[in-house]
Amino acid sequence: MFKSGFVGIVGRPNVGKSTLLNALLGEKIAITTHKPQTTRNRITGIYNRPDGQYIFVDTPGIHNATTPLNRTMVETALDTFGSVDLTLLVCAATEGIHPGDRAVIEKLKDYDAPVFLTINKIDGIEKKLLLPLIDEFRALFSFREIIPVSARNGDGIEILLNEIGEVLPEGPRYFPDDIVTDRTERFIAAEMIREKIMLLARQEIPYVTAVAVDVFKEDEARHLIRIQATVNVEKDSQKGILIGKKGSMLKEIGSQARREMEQFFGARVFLELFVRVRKDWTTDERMLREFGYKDK
Ligand SMILES: Nc1nc2c(ncn2[C@@H]2O[C@H](COP(=O)(O)OP(=O)(O)OP(=O)(O)O)[C@@H](O)[C@H]2O)c(=O)[nH]1
Ligand SMILES: [Mg+2]
Repeated sequence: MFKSGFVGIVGRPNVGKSTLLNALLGEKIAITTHKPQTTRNRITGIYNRPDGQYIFVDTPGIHNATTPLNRTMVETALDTFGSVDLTLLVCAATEGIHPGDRAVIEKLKDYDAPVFLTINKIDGIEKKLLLPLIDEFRALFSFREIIPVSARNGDGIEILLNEIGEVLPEGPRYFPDDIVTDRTERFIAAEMIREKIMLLARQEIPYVTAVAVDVFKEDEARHLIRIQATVNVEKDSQKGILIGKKGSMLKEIGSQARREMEQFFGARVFLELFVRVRKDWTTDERMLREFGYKDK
């Protein structure tokens, strides 16, 4: 019997949803950082095994959003609730039950799909704290399963995959078995740049940059990919911070992103970054759409 279906990965920001997606796939396709609100889009990751195809959908962290960019992110996450066969609610053992977890649980009550509570980051707590935490969560919602994992070191991932197989319906192979995501190489390259910006740049920069890959050209004979990307910020002052003294910040972002791209694409990469001011893009509906954050 072939099992297949869509599995939403949801939860508040920073609990390790994207790290979990990568762990489930055994490959890094989603960016992850220690800062909340790293993921801004729905990212589909396709997991194949002889007896099934599980389609994971990573989502932005659900939070009390006040700005237009953040509101579209939360909408993107909430939109998956009604369109999946199974939901993995991810929480972080290291932080116990957080008010943000309770808020997501309340929203899940409006939907019928079964929910697995995936208690992540168990590498970060004392073992004896796990059972009481499970009991506390169990009192909040009738989870189909409660599965402790560490997305960082892989503990529990195999168990989680097997339990998913138990719950998903019999179904077709939705995607060819040689693709790992529905996202384009351009998207992944742009995200790699954004990850390095989030990790390296200071102040508000991580939250006001959008990256667009303008050129992605493969020179197969020379095993070389030429990539040109624009990093958009909201104000002139932010452009200065992002570029850094004598260009040092942008250069470091570029070289770290390039190294990661070379590994991922298995080719040499020639990367050029440009910085552009798009005034107040995070609050402009049209620009949110243009940068791929809003589809409605
Ligand atoms: N100790 C520990 N840290 C983890 C684990 N999984 C993820 N993290 C860390 O938690 C932080 C957030 O991880 P992400 O995967 O980006 O979290 P997210 O839920 O996707 O966050 P948003 O996209 O912002 O909603 C990163 O610093 C990860 O390295 C884990 O199993 N153990
Ligand atoms: Mg994420």
